[in-house]
Amino acid sequence: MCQRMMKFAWDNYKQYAFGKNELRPLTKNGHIGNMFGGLRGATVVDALDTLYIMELEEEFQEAKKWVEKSFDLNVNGEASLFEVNIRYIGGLLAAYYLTGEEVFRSKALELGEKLLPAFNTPTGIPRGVINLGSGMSWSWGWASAGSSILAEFGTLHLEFLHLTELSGNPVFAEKVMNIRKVLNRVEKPQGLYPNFLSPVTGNWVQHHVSIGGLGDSFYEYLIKSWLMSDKKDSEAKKMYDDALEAIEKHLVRRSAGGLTYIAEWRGGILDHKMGHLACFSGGMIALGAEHASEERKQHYMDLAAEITNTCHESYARSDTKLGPEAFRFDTGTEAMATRLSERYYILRPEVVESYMYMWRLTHDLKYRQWGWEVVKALEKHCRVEAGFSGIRDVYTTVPTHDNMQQSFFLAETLKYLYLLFCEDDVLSLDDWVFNTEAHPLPVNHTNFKTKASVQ
Ligand code: DMJ
Repeated sequence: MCQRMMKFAWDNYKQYAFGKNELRPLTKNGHIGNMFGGLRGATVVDALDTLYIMELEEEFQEAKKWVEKSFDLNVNGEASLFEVNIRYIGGLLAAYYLTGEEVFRSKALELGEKLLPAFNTPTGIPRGVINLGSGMSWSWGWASAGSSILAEFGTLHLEFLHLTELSGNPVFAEKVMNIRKVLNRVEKPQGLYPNFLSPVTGNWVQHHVSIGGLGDSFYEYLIKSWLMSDKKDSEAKKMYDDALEAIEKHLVRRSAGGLTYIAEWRGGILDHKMGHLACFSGGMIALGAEHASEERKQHYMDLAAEITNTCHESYARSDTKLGPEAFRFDTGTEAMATRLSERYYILRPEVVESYMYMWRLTHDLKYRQWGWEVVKALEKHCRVEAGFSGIRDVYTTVPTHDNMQQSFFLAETLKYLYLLFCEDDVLSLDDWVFNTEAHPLPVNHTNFKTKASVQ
């Protein structure tokens, strides 16, 4: 089923938007947007490994051919360092490791080089935006006082270590190890990591802490750095353990109705809200639980299950059985959006991502049942004539579509659903870590071989 959904999403993208960044499935055309600095084909690169894993051979060849013939890196425009890294570099690296095809390796390295000028700051903390042509970089206009964002500069580690491994050039690893050094040096309020840091002074700019947007994948990359190093990077593990302990103490709360959630923290005051993005944390905590101390193992597995259950409730309490962008636990509300502006669903993966990890780590059948509910809801409410679309309000069964098939729907949502229903040895968690866009990167058991070269 997930394979059929993937083929449908891909075929329509190919027919109406091939080479553009995303498909607009209602108007049947392509969308370019301004996140990728003039790069094109975000959906192609994001979809490569999913097509390959699902054995959609013909479609994978179409995508590969586009990368070989039409993927132009000589572009000039403002790109998000984070998005280019997680989608393009992550996608190319995974495609390389799965297939051994040189074109993916060389494009990943070429693109990686283009990101390096963003690190030319007094602290080495990169700025969020870079012109891929000129190398000029700056901070997001909306980020307070020229700051860099934790989830952005903290979500480079996995990919950059692989760039060094594949090129023999230490510069990529040096850049991300320096980020870690700055983070270790700066004082953490109550052991927490705020979301905004100055790339000039290396100090926090304001005290907003979140395991959802702006913070999320920083935490994910700590535990995954440790796993990817074959459990040798003990510094990353310690940072993860300490951060999780602080998060649990200061942010994790239980609602009157018994739902465990992770609130946001603004200078000590809690905002009792959980974003859809924060729902990846059930999977992350489960992944880490296995490797926690004996007395914490079960505790963290329980916490992961409770958070995943809360995220499932946010889906179950909507009319479409899809979850809102953010849900709250205040004024008598539990796990539902209270603001009109938070009722949308843009095909995000985080909830099924947690189902996939919880399934693999517990084999409790309810996670497959919950995943199946999502498949049915996607088919019913998001499938349109020419692809899949996000919806503007999950609380009405005659939803309005947003006319966008996000590239992460093919990279993540459909991949995690597929993995939820197949055997554990398909991309085994012992051998692969998924980057934050669900692109699998190999664990460094001895050194990073491609799957193709091992066979
Ligand atoms: C994806 O691009 C990644 O999962 C990222 O870490 C967060 N946002 C989207 C999907 O929601």
